[in-house]
Amino acid sequence: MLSNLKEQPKDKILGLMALYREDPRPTKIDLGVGVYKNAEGVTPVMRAVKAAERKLVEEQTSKSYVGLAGDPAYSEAMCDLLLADSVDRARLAAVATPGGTGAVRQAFELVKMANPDARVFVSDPTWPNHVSILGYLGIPVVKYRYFDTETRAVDFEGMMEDLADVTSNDVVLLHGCCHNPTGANLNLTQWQSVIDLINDKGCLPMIDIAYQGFGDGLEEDAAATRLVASSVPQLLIAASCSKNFGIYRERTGLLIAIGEKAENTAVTQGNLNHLNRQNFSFPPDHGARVVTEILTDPALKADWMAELEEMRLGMLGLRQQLADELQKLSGSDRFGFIAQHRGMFSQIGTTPDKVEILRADHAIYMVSDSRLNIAGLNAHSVPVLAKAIIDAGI
Ligand code: PLP
Ligand code: TYF
Repeated sequence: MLSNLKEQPKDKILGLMALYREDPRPTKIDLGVGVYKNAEGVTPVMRAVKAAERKLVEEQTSKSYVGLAGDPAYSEAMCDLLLADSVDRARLAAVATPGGTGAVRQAFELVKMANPDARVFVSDPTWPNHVSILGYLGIPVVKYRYFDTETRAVDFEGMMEDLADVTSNDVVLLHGCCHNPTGANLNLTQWQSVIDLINDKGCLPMIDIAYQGFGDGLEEDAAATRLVASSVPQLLIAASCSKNFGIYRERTGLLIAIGEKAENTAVTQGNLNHLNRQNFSFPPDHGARVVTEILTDPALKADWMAELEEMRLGMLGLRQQLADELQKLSGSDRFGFIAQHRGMFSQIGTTPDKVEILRADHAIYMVSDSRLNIAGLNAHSVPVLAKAIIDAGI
């Protein structure tokens, strides 16, 4: 039977990781997969995470099962971080999931259970896993214009034109902050227009937020999610702790479903628990417990916030340095968008063959759609990248 299996399409981002590993050139630069790296190229275990893990080793008395939804204290701490007081918690159901990807997957499954006819509108481009998971679940995908490849900013007019086709049967998927892969984001006025459209159409909004604290700050990056939560009757949120806590491999995420009326919350919660049970029973606990320890201990939280802020400012500094360097070499402002983008990524807007020239001739690895991971740079590699970009005729 297994011989019937067909080869599956590879993930181009993960494929790039393997190519990079095999490249013997000592000058190689990895701007591929979205993992934070410090100036030494290391993805560190954050100080507060180490401290929380030490505490768990000393104080945890059992590793017995927790519950289908995970530890309620984790959901509560994460909802405080994401939503603050933007929404009545009685309307909110939540489950811990294996990473943000687990939350995305189960949000889509919940949509399918609630409405088998639903289509999901996704930005063009979006994180490739959105499209592949929707395809796997057989949910129709509709792309809306998002990125203006000329200005490398949001094509807001195009986006709103395309979203005009949304019906009350549909879901609109939005990135809460730090859009992956483009780095271009809506401002709060534009978010308000999207909210008005959502309320006008009666569709279900869904927010994927995987980079809170990587853009303009922890509070600032949550502002759009909070604005939506306070303005719409129903909302799904898929959150990831992989990046902002640096706990990628612990698989720590949260799926939140906000309903119109508190009296429906128990049924929604039951459906979320049911989905966890069908897929894996109990969600991973270690990462979630580390996050809860950090968010509920003022000293640990302050240290986590300080380290996250250092990371964020480091990435912003690299953006500015790269934009300045490119301005110097090109004699134009056409790369100014790099300093305007937020988060780990910028899509610089060139062709796959130019990206391939960067890899083949300069050992610089970025995703073929010309997405680069800013955190893969340091003060020394920025001028190298800038020169390679100009030499490649980008
Ligand atoms: N959503 C987006 C847009 C992402 O970029 C990521 C990537 O890390 C995720 C969700 C989920 O990540 P993870 O499953 O590692 O928590
Ligand atoms: O976009 C990225 O690089 C991150 C990491 O299948 C990632 O979100 C990449 C591919 C993938 C899962 C995570």
